[in-house]
Amino acid sequence: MTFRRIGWFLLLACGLAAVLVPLPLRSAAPRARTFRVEAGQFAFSPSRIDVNPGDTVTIELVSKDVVHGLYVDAYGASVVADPGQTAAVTFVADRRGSFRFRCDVSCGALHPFMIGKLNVGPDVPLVRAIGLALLAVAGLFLFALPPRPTQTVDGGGTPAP
Ligand SMILES: [Cu+2]
Repeated sequence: MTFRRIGWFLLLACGLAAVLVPLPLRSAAPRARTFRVEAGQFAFSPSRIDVNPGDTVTIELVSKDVVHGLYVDAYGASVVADPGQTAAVTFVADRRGSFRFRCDVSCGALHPFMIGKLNVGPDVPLVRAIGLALLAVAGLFLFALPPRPTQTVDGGGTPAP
């Protein structure tokens, strides 16, 4: 009984900590970084870019087929590449978080799905989610175990001969 209560309490405390405690994740010093992103109907490659806060980011957009654009939400950075050509845009990633970038030139039927992701800084929600998942597993092991057999007091004694 007590064992389970302590277990629940510990799990709850760790769960709250995993969600609420600020993570001391440090980012590397800002630097200049260049990414070559290929655009084709209807995807970017790579579709995910990870940078550190303060980085000076240059995206070289290469179009493999028709005219494509790349627009980074929240930064307002935009570039358009003609077929077979490369065009570049540079911006300072001074906002932390996860942002979408999208094609902003109508390039065909699936154009609205031509999106990618820019992550600035450590992926804190992901780290927290991993922490919670580990706690859930710990909880499973802790509470899925069969309860210990309860000890009974043997008050009956042995029958008299
Ligand atoms: Cu497009």
